[in-house]
Amino acid sequence: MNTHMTLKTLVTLAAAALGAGASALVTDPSYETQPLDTWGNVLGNWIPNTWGAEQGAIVGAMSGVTPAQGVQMLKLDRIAGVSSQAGQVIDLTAYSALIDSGQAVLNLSALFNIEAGFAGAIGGVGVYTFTGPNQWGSHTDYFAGSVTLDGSAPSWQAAQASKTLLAGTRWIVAEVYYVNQTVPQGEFGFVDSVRAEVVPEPATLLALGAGLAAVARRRRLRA
Ligand SMILES: [Ca+2]
Ligand SMILES: [Ca+2]
Repeated sequence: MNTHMTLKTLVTLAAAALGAGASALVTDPSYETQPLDTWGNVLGNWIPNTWGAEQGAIVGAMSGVTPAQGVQMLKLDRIAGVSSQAGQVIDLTAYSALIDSGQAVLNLSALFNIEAGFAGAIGGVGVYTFTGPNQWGSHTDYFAGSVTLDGSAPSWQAAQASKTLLAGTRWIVAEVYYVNQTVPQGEFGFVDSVRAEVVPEPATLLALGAGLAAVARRRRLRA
């Protein structure tokens, strides 16, 4: 095998893998630039890259809570039902090759906070996966992670979810939520600094690194 071509191929693969990890997928991740749309509109009409909430608002500092990042944050109201959700539709077709190799991990995280004294409120992030656009109601996978909040207004706490994407995944809905029964009646919780990324599984990076090291070693021996 031609060593130069092997190295070039490995470098290309490594660059693609690292590039995937470097890309943040959430638009307006800290609620600073967009108006808030509705959950029903964003999912029903499959509008990408736009925050939609069941019931809430984008607000500045309030109730003793200061945004974790920038000057605004998302407020999710306690409503009827299990959870009060907001979400964003995200296109992953640029990652098709990595996803279909079965080695693409989707990481989603966000920061949560609530007014002082309301310890025990539960916030979380969730990922719905789809094989194409406009498939709300028929997701192929769902994974989530939550955090139980303390009673301190200055502290923001992270929730995160992470899982290898099923081959064939092309779209996701990135969700942030509060468990309604854990939020006092008439109250609300805050969200800021949402991050979603597709990264290669660590094993993939290790294999690429080992390949590069082997090629470099061969080149040194021939020099
Ligand atoms: Ca913000
Ligand atoms: Ca707190």
